[in-house]
Amino acid sequence: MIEYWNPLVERMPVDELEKLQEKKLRNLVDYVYNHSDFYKKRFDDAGVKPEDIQTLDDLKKLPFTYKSDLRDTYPTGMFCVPNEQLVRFHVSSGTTGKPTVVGYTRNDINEWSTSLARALTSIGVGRGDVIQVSYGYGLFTGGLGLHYGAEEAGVTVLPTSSGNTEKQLDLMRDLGTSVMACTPSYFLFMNEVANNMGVSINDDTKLRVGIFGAEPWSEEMRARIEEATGIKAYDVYGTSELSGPLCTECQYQDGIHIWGDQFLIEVIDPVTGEQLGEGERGELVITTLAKEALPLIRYRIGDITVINKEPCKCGRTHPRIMRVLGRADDMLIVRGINVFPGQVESVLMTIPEVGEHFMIVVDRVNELDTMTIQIEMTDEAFSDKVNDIIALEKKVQAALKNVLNLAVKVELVEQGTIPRSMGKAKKVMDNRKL
Ligand code: DLL
Repeated sequence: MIEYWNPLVERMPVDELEKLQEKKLRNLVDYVYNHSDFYKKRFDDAGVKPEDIQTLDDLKKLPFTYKSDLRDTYPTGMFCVPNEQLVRFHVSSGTTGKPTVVGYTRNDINEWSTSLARALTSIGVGRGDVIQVSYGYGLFTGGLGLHYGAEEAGVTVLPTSSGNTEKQLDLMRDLGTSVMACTPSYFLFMNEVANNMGVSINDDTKLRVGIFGAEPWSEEMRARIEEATGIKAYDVYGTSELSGPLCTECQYQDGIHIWGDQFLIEVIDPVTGEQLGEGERGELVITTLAKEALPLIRYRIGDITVINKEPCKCGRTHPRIMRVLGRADDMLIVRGINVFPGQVESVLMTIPEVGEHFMIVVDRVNELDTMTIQIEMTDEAFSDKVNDIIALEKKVQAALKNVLNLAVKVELVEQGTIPRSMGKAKKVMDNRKL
């Protein structure tokens, strides 16, 4: 039986949902124009007045907002409520430049928890489950986001945060964790540590569901994780600017349901800014319909994906986004060819001898870009015969060439050489000074 958190909303007929979105959009535009000097100026500069926005089709008249706007107005210059109405801040660690600050009213936290309560229900997680939240707690949104969402859904939360992996595994067994929430990279590491402790996640724990995201991962990686640990692995998506982790796939594992009463999604051509049609791959742009403290209008997240509006087998009518390839700026350009690290992962994970950990190293030698993929072999495939190693290197090289159309160097490295991650993994080392 398919369960819903709020069937009236989740199964709302599409025309009703669109009417609701239109109404919310009109209110939103009015709200930001009158509550934020930033938006008033942005709209005035673009020559748009709130009354110009009546239908969903008018959305494209609105100017975009960017991560740089959040940085330029650091810390709270884009907020639409005075600070005393905030109940929480989260801060994203800017790897370059200033961090970005997101503020939440009580209602923003409630909406965020509702998104996740719906998502958890859609993957069959609810009362009676124990969720181990091993996303980082603190300024990062992963830990507290899932924590509140799970409590809302009546799930028992084990707030381990990330790190201290052996203890995590002890608690998993002692307290009967049935759901694990962490990055896919951390789960791989956890499984490795479990194996070293002589613990089988499949046989010795009650774990049955994983909620993995915060970084790109591939269908092929999902297959490996499910096969190795016997759990169902679901994709969860969100960004700190939109609140944090928000939406997941449903039990059919066919795209992430984005709650249409809370968000409007578009996919655009990253260069021209033109809206693309359903099914076309481009940059995700999101407008928040229910946020009070920091609503975002046509926010250029930068993630590359495809929108799917087909009705889902689960009966939910809200649009889906298909696997997120990463941000446009995660894309490497090597000798003029575009490569997403996720594509490399997809290829590697189809080769049984290749383990789950890899690193892409890009260099520039004599004005020429080179790409080297460092990989670890699986235990079963491990060999000290030079011929076997050379054969595997060639096999991987050919598979990558076939998909990427790029000649790469493959380097087999010893088990444990590639750094393991307890949060978002770093899978690329770009040594070029671009
Ligand atoms: O990573 C929020 C989050 C926490 C999502 C826990 C899921 C689980 P940020 O640190 O702001 O927020 O990073 C957001 O991470 O724009 C994507 O590029 C990437 N990302 C997040 N989820 C996925 C996913 C959190 N499922 C950025 N697949 C986003 C691919 C993802 N990329």
